[in-house]
Amino acid sequence: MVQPLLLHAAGAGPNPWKVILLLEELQLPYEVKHWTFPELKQAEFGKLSVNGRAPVIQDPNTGVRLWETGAIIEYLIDTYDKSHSLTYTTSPETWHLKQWLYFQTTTQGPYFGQKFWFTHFHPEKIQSAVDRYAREVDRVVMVIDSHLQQTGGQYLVGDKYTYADLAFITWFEISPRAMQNPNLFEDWAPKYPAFSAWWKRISGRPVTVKVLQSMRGLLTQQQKDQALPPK
Ligand SMILES: N[C@@H](CCC(=O)N[C@@H](CS)C(=O)NCC(=O)O)C(=O)O
Repeated sequence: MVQPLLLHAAGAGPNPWKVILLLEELQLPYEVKHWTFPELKQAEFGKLSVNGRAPVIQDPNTGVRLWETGAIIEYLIDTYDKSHSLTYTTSPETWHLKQWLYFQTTTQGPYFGQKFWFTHFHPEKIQSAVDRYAREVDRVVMVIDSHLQQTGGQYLVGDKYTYADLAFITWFEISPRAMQNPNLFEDWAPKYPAFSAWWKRISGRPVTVKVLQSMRGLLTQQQKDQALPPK
């Protein structure tokens, strides 16, 4: 019997929700503790992660405590996806999964995050930074679209939904806010048709729909509480 894992999250911040998506897909029991952004920098949270950022997971079944979503995703897959439902055991697929996970954590997450920051929170308006990160957001979409066009596949790796696809979802979910364009996905569709079909496929999964609904609910609440930017 698996004991509930504890996930430390920070409101609607997209990184912890990547882990929630995976916990839900793997049907693992878990509890979520939400911290405010200022609390992440205080001593109590510092004992969980010296990095002062969410998520962190604590797994009472193994005693493992871990931060950084890439490492957490690899840990959960390795420890709990015994039937390999969201992964592969063959080469080169295992390496391609890692390739996309690294691309997500080093490129999509940071660039989308910086676009969000320079658009909504940076104290000065620096148009060249806003424009640079907007181009990078677009480039990430172009990379995914080109890959899917080249392979003709429905998913990033092989012929099934994997943790590689899953890892991109929550940052795409907040991209209309980052890009200040509620019709962003509609605008991307003619330019990036393979991406668009992939996004519809992965965002329409019942688990994704359920998790994104909760994430949106929290985001709306946060907007009211903390005057976050509207969609
Ligand atoms: N590379 C980290 C990024 C974690 C991260 O930036 N999390 C955000 C929440 S989505 C955070 O904690 N932000 C707090 C801050 O920037 O001070 C990961 O993938 O886990």
